[in-house]
Amino acid sequence: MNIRAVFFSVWNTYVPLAVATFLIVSGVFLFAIVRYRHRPGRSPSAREENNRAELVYAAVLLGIASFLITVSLNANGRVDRTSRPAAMTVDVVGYQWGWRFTYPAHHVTVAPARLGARPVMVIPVGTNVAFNVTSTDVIHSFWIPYLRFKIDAFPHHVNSFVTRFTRTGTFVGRCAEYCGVLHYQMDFAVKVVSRSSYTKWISSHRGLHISQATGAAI
Ligand SMILES: [Cu+2]
Repeated sequence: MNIRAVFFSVWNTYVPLAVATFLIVSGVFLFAIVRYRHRPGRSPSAREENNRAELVYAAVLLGIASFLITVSLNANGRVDRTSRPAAMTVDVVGYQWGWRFTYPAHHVTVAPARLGARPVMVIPVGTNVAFNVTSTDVIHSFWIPYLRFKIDAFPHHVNSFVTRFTRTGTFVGRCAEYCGVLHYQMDFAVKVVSRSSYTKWISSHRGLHISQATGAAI
């Protein structure tokens, strides 16, 4: 399942509605300011409410909100249903302040050697990868902006999702939940490589704890 494509379509649904709402509200606002501005001999309206108009816009708002909730839940459901089974697993652990990535099948762990170093998660292209995300302390959020996707990392709980990267490249990852003063030091990188490069990389690092001092340049 291409998470990026699914959530891009959600984004494409939200944005026109947001733009239309902004234009309608500003338009009505400007119209009221210009049309009903103070003029000599004009007194303010004494009307306090207009139940019919208020009911209509409450109903419209409810309609739009229900539509957007349905679209979002559908996208989540589609991603959850169709992306399994995964060909490989990465265990993701967030902590104050960094991320640790473990490839359980190969006993490989990638972690930053020091605060602010950017650990690089290596992923094969076109492969369904299951991510099991958790935290050792407070709530973090595992965010890969390129995927238009993030998922919370809770202590004592594992959140899972499966996705596939459809092209090679290096993508930035961040923590998207404020988790303390050095929250901004939690960047990581996802390096998507060909399947053969991945196989070479993982087999040459089998059983290793890779402590990264620098990380990939993005
Ligand atoms: Cu965090």
